[in-house]
Amino acid sequence: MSLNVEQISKYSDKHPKPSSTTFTYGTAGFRTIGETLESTVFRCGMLAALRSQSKQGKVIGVMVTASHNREEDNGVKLVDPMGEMLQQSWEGYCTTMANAATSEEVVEVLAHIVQEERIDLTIKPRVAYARDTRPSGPLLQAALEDGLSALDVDASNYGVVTTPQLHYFVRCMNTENSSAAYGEPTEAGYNAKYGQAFLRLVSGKQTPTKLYIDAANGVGAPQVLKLADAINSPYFNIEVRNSDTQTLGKLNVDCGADHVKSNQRPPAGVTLVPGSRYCSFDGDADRILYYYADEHGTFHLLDGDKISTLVATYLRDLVSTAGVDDLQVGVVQTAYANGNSTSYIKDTLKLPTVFAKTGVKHLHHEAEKMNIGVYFEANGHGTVLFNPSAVAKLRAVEPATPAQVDAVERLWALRDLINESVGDAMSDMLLVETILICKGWTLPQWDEAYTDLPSRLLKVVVNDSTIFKTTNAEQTLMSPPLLQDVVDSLVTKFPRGRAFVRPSGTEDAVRVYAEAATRRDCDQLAYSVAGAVFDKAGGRGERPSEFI
Ligand code: NG1
Ligand code: ZN
Repeated sequence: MSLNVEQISKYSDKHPKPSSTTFTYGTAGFRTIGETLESTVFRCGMLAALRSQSKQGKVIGVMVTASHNREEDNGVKLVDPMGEMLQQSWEGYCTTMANAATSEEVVEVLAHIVQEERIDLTIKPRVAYARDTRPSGPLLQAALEDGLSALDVDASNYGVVTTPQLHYFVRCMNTENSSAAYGEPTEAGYNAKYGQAFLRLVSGKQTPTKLYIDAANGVGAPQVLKLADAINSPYFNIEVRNSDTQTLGKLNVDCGADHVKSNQRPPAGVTLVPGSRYCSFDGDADRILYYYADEHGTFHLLDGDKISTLVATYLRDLVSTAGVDDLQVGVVQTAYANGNSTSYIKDTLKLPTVFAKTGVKHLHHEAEKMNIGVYFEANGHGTVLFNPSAVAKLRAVEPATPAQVDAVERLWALRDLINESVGDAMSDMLLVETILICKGWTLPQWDEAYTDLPSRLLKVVVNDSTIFKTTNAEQTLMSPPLLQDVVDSLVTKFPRGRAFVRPSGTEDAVRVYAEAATRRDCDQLAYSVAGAVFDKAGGRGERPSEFI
């Protein structure tokens, strides 16, 4: 059997590539102005089909979203059979495919992949797809459906759901009726699985105060309300803010996890009352952060690092109570993790920790190497993985005391509560809520573990961000030449100073991160480094110069 060139060309001619744009499959798939993505999304449909055939007809996911980015942006990424990010070796195919200039070239690239991957075209490809609430979503979804039709895919449309829900559905479909069955691949199945695990873990404890959720005016708003309906218990007492998914121009604007983390202040539409509890999702609900105001009204952020230390501590203690001593809990972070969180994990919790490159696929792979791997980006994207040897060790344990029985049961229930396929704001929220309820903790009590070093994240727009090359988990610049020496010499001027520069994988810009012992030093360091990047590496627009 060979590719149906006539059918592919007919569909492909409907979705020509914009001639002036070059697309790259980056940290989170393709991401750019939504209107320019039609040809790319169409082609991703066909790539998903081939990927499915290369995996003997397993379901591949396609998610159309641009997460926390501007409403006019959009994006598309492929999801592998166990709900994980697309295997890296296929990213190159995606980029080549997206940049094929003509329909003839598209067919050539498809034929090349078929040959390289020895794909059996007689296998029926299966794809599950969904989108977020962006206005360009329906147009892109129609293009995707053409791509799926071009290769006669057996397709399941999940409509408007969160990114992690789609990852969950893919994993469920591919594990159905097996010993690794993950759950029912429907919204109701998702809500039932996570809701029931949550209730199992908290029942009998004191009910918490209300949790206010900023849903970034995105897909998390309707979905978390459905989750609350399914749970239907005072243990999940929520009020959703920034839930307007209908009005244009509101998605992620002055709200959502990225806004809260970057600006270190509460979102619009939420007035913080001391004693109350708040969290923010991002636009596709794969990130979550908590925050509160103290009695002086000062804002305090509990970011991904705080979540990962809370979760790692809880798991470490349960493993120890359960008496599964050789079961090791580890933590994976990126260079954006606050320096004090890393010291806390190493010196106080005494848990192993490693740094991965930015982007959850890199953290995920590191976490897979640990028995129980907790991974979070500081921006609130992360989850927990139990590797097969952890599962085997848990199965083998023979608890002798009621405390051990309880701890083992809790570990199993936690595994059901966690979306292991990818970071998930709703599942992570239930995990944090569980731990807080079980410990009887307020947000300030959780926050006591360690104090963040002041940090600052800046963005510098340059003429060509591709000249930036890094090494050492993206903390050291190899190119442009000599710029790293400048960064190093600036860092030494500030007590506890740390700074690094890397090109963004989701925006055409360079990111500068700095931290230091005081807010003033931190800002001076951040702006000096950003200024050096601007001066020495082709800065465009306004020079970053707020403090210097
Ligand atoms: P880039 O644009 O590559 O920095 C951002 C985040 C990542 C990750 C991706 C995907 C920071 C500094 N970077 O990547 O952590 O979440 O978006 O959404 O937060
Ligand atoms: Zn997101």
